Amino acid sequence: MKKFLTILSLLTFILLVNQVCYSKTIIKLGVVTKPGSAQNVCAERFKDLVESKSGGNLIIKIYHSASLGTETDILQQIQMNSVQMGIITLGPFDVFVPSVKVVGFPFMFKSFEQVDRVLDGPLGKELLKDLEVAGFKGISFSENGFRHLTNNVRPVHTVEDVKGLKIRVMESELHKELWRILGANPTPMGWPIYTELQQGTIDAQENPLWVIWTYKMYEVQKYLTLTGHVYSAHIDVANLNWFNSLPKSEQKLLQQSMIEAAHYERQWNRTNEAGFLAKLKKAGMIVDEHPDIASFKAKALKLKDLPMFQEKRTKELLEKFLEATK
Ligand code: EAX
Repeated sequence: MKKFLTILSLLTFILLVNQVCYSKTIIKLGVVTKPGSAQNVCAERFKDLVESKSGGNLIIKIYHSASLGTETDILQQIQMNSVQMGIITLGPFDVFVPSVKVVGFPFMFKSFEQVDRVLDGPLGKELLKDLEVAGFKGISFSENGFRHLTNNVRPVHTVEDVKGLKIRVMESELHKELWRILGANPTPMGWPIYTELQQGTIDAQENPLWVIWTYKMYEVQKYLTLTGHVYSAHIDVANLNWFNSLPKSEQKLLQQSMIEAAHYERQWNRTNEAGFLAKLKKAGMIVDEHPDIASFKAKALKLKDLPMFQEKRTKELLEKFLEATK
């Protein structure tokens, strides 16, 4: 009898362990960038928070370094639910959901304080809601940062100097039109782009300082101009149907953890910006810290008249964002 009981309790134990294992949910999360990048800082923080708060029942598996393709590719995989979540630069979203491009409207945000106030407020929420038509659950905004121009042809001080530069832009409607209107010759491409810069198929690119440092752009780009032309957010998303199918408690846990990770990562970017600039100078980049922004603005603001900003929802949302960032 004793033996029988021991075997019985052993079986029960095995069954229990099995159940615990089966109730583990593995969540695939995609970022295009490599470790040390802003998206990865956010993703790793999110993973730590979720796994510790869920007692290991939710497992976040991070796919990074373009292992899933470009950011556009990752967004498509999230739509198909072969990947459940992503931390993706806002730029490429505008092909899926036109109205999101308003966040990247040039020279709109004046400071990080303003960014936080607007994106963490009702307007940010409204915009995240717009993503649902494309099957995305918009959870929060983390950040890439303010974007700056680099090139290998000449120092750029005024917008006239941009003329004819072959510039790589994100796979984004807004970014392509912006650089066309500024006088450059834009080519949309996914990330990364080091080889194209090295081989000279493109002369220029634009990105926040951490990117220019982390991806060693200083090896293949001589000139840096602190244009700060676009505030580049990431949108932290999930597949909408998958997210809604989770128990409410898990939805809440994922949501709160992502918001916390996003805030942590925004601070990371802001704290390190000055350090990245110093390193880029040390690495030999020729930096124009005070370009003629007015000349850039004068052309960039004409974007507003283009057809893409006449679309009803986009137009309405842009008005609200412009008002909130005056
Ligand atoms: O996040 O494609 C881009 O220019 C992005 O800013 C880049 O992936 C870094």
